[in-house]
Amino acid sequence: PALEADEHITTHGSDWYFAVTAVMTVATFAFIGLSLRQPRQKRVFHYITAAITMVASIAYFTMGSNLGWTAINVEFERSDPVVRGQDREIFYVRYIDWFITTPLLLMDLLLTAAMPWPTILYIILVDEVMIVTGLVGALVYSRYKWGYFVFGCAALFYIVFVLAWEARRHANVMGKDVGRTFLLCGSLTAFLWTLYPIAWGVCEGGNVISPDSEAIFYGILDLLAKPVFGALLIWGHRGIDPSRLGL
Ligand code: RET
Repeated sequence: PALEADEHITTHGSDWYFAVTAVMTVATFAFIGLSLRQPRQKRVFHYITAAITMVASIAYFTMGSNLGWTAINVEFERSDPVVRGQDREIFYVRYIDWFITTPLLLMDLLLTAAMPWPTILYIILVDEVMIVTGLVGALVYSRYKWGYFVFGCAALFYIVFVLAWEARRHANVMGKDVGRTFLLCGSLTAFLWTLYPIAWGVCEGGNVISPDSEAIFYGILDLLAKPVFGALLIWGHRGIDPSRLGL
């Protein structure tokens, strides 16, 4: 039993994971429902945002069902033989979710700012580097995991820089309402996204907090970064015709 407990395999996380699943599902239907009140050519942000919460609801359903994880030895370097044997429950399904949804979140923002397509593609590529380095780092046994973490942080730094400078200024040129919507949703994103590496550092990276606490930490971040962000973005677009943004 001691060893099983050491694996931190959660028995109480499911209710919370299913609660987040429910919120993501309701948000998906709400965003689709709101889209129906618009003509098709004005639905692009509804569709992108609904896709984000839809993917998240499937990922959360997976974690609520106690699937999508693998046991990883996170204390490989410890000299204490008891601690050295410790595995941690690592939810790789988070990274499958993020690999799909973080580019969509960036598209929501960068299309709002009417950034050129080559720039959008480039930022998405940097974003994919960030997610994949985070996944590889989470699965690696040794302290080399922190090398991957540093690469991921560098990628995030560049993304935040583009959001805070280039895209913000571009959005302001597109009009006052566009600038205001971008400032709100872009600031929320820049702030929330920098908390993800902190969560990773104390969960997958350093094994400082338990997987049950991890569920709460990432869960609150995901609720703010997806449904709350999405609602604010769609609200911000209420008076903006996508054709003004070249869409
Ligand atoms: C990792 C670890 C490697 C370093 C960095 C990370 C950043 C992850 C981010 C994730 C954002 C996820 C979102 C999900 C949507 O709900 C991969 C944790 C920098 C920024 C917004």
